Amino acid sequence: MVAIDPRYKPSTPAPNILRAAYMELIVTDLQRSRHFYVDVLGLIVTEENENEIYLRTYEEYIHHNLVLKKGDAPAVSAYAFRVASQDDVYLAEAYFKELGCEVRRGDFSKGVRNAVRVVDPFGFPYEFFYETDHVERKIRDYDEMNGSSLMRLDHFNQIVGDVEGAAIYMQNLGFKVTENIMDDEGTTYAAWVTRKSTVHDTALTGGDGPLMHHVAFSAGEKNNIIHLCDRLGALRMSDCIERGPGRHGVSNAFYLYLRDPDGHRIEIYTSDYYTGDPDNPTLTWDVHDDQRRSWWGGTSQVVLSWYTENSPVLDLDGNVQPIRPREDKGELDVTVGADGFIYTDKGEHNPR
Ligand code: 4SX
Ligand code: FE2
Ligand code: CA
Repeated sequence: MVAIDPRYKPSTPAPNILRAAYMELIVTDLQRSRHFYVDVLGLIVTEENENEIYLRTYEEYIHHNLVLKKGDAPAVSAYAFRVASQDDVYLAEAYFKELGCEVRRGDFSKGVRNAVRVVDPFGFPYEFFYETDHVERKIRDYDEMNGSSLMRLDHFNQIVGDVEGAAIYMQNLGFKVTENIMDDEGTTYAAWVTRKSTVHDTALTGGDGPLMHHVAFSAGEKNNIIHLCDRLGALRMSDCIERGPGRHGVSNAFYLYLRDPDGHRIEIYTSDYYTGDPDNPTLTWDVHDDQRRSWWGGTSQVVLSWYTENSPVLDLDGNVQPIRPREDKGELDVTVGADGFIYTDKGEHNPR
């Protein structure tokens, strides 16, 4: 593999990235995944054939927010970002070429044209696109919603060995760091970076990578997430709930993590906050603050699988990316067990 310096700032201007727009997941049994995403989670089918299903949320007007593709082993083949114009797609192409990354232009999915796919400096298959079919925005079709329906794609989360380097690379690309988790020695354990005016379009989580941690969809409000838990219970599917429901420390959002039939992690997320001003402050959490990932503690604490089980990502030929080990300490090295099993901070957050 060619070593690429992720901290290098290309002289090519960064493309104007609007938002995280869709993820492409490889699933092993398309009909089993269709049941999970369409019948249970209530995503809308834009288009489908025997090999692929294109899904979207109720607020969306572009062709899709999730592609399920049939394959031999679970993996992720694209993290796709929408850019502001077709010229920005060409800027992305030049920008990643200058970084030394592999770059391809083409039509990679239905409903999206003239896109660019790259293998980014951390090994992730990133796509940048502008041209896409407009489809019906079903935001007012309450008669078709199920009480826990998903409104938007909110963000991605990716595992990288070098969070600091990845945050610099993403800032060069025009992202702002809204929150991060650090220690007194300056190690960064995770960082949340954004282009749209919320807490993140993607999160950089420290660990052996590249791996996909999760893709998050927004619900309208927290009652929709609680209803989804009730629904999963009634469907006798409670074992697909991995973590939550709860309140994040980082982002202040209300959340639930599910595992799909292939083990891909899906987050349902709602009610984070506005970050759109240029001087929006970065909030740094101490890695020893046990409320950073679970504001309530108790039964919403992080479970070990949430840190250790992730999905492989593919290169542009469909091969699994090799894993590069994390060099810095990880959160599991400095906290006990997973999280919240013990309070490890210096007392400032925990008067008892
Ligand atoms: O676990 S954290 O509370 O740090 C967290 C995880 C915050 C926001 C997220 O979207 C997330 O996945
Ligand atoms: Fe998330
Ligand atoms: Ca404490």
